[in-house]
Amino acid sequence: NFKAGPDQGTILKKLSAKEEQCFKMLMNDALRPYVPEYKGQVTSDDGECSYIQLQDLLGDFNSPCVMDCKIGVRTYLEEELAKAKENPKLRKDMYEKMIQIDANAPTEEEHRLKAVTKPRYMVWRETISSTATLGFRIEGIRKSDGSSSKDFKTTKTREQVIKAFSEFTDTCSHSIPKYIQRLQAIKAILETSEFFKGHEVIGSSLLFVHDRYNANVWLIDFAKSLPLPNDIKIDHSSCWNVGNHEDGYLIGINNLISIFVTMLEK
Ligand code: 4IP
Ligand code: ADP
Ligand code: MN
Repeated sequence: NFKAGPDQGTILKKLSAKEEQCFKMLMNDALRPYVPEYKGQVTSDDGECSYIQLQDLLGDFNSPCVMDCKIGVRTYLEEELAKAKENPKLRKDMYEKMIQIDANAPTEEEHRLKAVTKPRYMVWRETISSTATLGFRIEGIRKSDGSSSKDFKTTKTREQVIKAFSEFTDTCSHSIPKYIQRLQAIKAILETSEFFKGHEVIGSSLLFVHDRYNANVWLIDFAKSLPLPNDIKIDHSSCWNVGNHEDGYLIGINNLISIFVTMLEK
């Protein structure tokens, strides 16, 4: 998915014009120290593919442990919902992913069609994981030995999350207070950020990285962060209803802080 960039300490991500717009704005925003540095566009030698060049967040670590948590109570765009209502595209791949986890999840009709719509799949994923209740979910964890797991699709309760976080921080308990400090700093900056004020932040992640000595957290993945319509303001913590554009981002941040604080007290 990601390639090493042409410059030392950088990576290349497939260009999405919308995500690039976000990074351009973020380079002049209060959030700049909390996102990877954006270093411009790069085109492959054959001119076929375009990329954005980003700071490699693992660059300053030795054998790091990495965790990706997707933030927010909603993981699909309102426009995807509107499209699905107008012209319900049936997704066989999403039906397959669904029955892999729970053969009883699809309705009788979905079983007959052997397909589900994207919002149906995304909402189901939100409710079997901690997204719907805690405002974030674990997407994947990579340990220092290079082994990795994406087996967190049904990690849902606070207790299950604490167990996974405990295994993640395992031999590096120094990282817990560092993660709390950084999350609190992120929360404070979000209150001042013009970018955050003006965008719904969907499908974005926090990347947690630590090694024996250091620990840090950054905001990544703005491919589905969209500028809010002119007449709409959100507070990032109210309930989402169709059309209000709320994302629940701060619900996730607050629960993450509270969970790491609980772990510190244990
Ligand atoms: C995936 O589901 C993720 O939600 C992807 O989000 C999403 O891509 C995929 O939608 C969806 O199938 P699983 O994680 O359960 O496999 P992300 O890229 O943030 O991981 P989008 O395009 O919504 O970002 P499709 O439509 O790309 O398949
Ligand atoms: P996608 O849109 O394909 O989901 P992301 O931006 O979420 O892509 O990145 C996917 C994974 O790549 C992350 O979980 C993380 O492990 C890694 N990654 C993303 N950005 C960086 C970065 N700047 N430095 C290091 N690793 C990164
Ligand atoms: Mn992603």
